[in-house]
Amino acid sequence: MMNLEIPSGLGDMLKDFTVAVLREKPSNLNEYAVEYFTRARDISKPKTVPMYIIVDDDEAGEPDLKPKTNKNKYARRNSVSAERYDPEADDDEKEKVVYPKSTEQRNRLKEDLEGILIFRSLDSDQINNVIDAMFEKNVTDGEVVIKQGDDGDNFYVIDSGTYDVIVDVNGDEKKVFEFDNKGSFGELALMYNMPRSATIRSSDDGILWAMDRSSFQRIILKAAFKKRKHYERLLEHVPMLQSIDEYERMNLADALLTKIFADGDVIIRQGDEADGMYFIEEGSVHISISKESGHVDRVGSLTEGKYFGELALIENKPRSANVVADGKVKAAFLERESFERLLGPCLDIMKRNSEIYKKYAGKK
Ligand code: 1OR
Repeated sequence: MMNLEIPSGLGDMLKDFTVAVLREKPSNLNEYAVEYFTRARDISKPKTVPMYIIVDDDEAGEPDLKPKTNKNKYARRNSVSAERYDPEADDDEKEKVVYPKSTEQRNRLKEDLEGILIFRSLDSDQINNVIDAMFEKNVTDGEVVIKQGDDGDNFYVIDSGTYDVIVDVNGDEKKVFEFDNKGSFGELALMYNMPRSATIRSSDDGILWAMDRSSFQRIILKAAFKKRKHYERLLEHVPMLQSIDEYERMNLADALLTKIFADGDVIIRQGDEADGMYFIEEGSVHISISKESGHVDRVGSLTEGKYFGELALIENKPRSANVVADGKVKAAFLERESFERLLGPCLDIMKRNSEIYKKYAGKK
């Protein structure tokens, strides 16, 4: 007799497929099924939230928007829409899209772009290209600007309005974030060539600046991608940052600025106002405390992967110690403003660690 045992997961698989068909209404069911199940095979362990960094170790450093069919770690690429992106076919060859703007619009846009982390990796020419390529889009209250699961079309920068970020968790809508009159969204689908990871719905009338997919790829992608990948690797190994989510880590990677110091450079001077904190990328530093007697006590040293300079930010106090480069040091700097915005979730951990410093300083 035939064994009719139903493999585990079959029911869900067929149900998901049916839902996808009903939702997407493909014109050719066979073709759609091939694509659908190819994609399904590539998705390793689905998380509650579809957000993946797609990094193949052998491809480090280059954005790759070619559709993949196998062996990816967390692929969730949509091979239907995937355009080939070839970083070598260089920027200028692709057609530049220029939307003429009034002086008022240009100024407003420039202001809106300030503080957008993904632009940190761009030089001033590239920023001008961004300004040229963006077009204004009016949004009404309740409008769905991005729908989870769709293919990526535009990248958006907020001029005004409030926008909810909503993620579908097993059929339930969950609001995970709210943009309030500033910020940007829609970069993930364009950067990693995957479907939209969340729905963005306005909760007020507003104005957005939009940039189409190919302009995004031409101007922003390469630089931003490299930087993200580079810093994500560094940040992955920082224990304090284990508690932040993947998306926050990406933003953090965008926010960092590289600084190089020579042997003996004073990176932080005791008593100064704090402007930010550092993660050591290469090299080591030593930490010392200047006593009133004029004596300088060495209290420790830190190497690659460690961080410093967070204490004054947490406690809102002047710098409590000197930090000096021991040989050449490469460090990633996080400004105070980004620190406050992005590292809220780690504050407790950092506070706990700060008790250790106090012991060194002899306060406890
Ligand atoms: P996209 O192209 O996937 C949806 O289209 C956009 O929502 C996505 O790019 C991101 O720009 C944005 N917080 C804020 N914005 C988000 C988040 C998010 N996820 C995606 N987008 N969080 C992550 C939720 C899992 C909350 C972090 C605290």
